[in-house]
Amino acid sequence: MKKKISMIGVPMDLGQSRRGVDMGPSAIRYAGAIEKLQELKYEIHDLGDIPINRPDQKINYNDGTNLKNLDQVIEANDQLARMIDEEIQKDRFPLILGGDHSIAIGTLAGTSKYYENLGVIWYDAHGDLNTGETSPSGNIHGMPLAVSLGIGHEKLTNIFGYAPKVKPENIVIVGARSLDPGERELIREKGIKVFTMHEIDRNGMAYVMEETINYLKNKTDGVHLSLDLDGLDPTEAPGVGTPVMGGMTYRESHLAMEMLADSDLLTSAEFVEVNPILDEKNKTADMAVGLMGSLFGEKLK
Ligand code: NNH
Ligand code: MN
Ligand code: MN
Ligand code: MN
Repeated sequence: MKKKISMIGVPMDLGQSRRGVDMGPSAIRYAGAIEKLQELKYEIHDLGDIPINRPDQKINYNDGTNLKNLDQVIEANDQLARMIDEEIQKDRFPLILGGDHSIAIGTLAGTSKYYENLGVIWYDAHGDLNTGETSPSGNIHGMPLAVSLGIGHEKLTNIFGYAPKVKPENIVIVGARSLDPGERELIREKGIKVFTMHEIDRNGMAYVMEETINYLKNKTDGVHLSLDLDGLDPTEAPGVGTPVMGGMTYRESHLAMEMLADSDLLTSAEFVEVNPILDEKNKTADMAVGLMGSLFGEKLK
């Protein structure tokens, strides 16, 4: 892992309908993210939070679509992609703090430019593979992985001027347990690798991460971790907007992060969907920082 990290907060809540997730970056910083990484001897460049343009009304529909706050989501992601681009040019590891998961559109737009075959590990209860047509909600946070595959509204898929950002064979979804019908179809059609909770229960997290790492190791030239805190069980990470029972535990998730640290494959990461308003005493932000520690090699020090 690179020794210099660029931290970027994205106080975004416009990709879904519950307020509070815009405070995610503050909560994660408050939980000690910078201190934790400094303890592990990383040089942290905190770029602060991206300014998010708040619409006057709570929900805006642009372009005659059912996509909520489309223009605002595009604007924020465009900015994020540009910033990440600059940081990669300085040879730093981008670490993004969300914000709702729609920000992964910008993260992947900014990072993928540098990799012919960027691998993506999508640690999430959901697939985030919806389009405007298949989405049950119109929430763009349920679409970023599809968008990054070049599927969805053109203004989203073309953020940062190119598409697609990732190839289906370079994606692994870990922890899925809530997939909409259109997402299941896309997974089948594109042959996307998915480890649902079934595989984790049956074979254990060590097996699932070993398979994930082996699957990506030889065919990718960089790997991004997109960690949605709702991938964890809501009893342990309650501060999320769309909790789904039966999730990955604290211990399984730490093991997963440690195995990723050992693999030395990661080139960028993001922690998203922390909603301090729905949380219990910042437990979910604390969880994010704990996982960050393991991801950046705490056990090896
Ligand atoms: N699949 C649902 C939707 O598209 C829920 C998505 N919610 C998430 N995704 N938190 O990670 O609206
Ligand atoms: Mn998600
Ligand atoms: Mn690329
Ligand atoms: Mn999710």
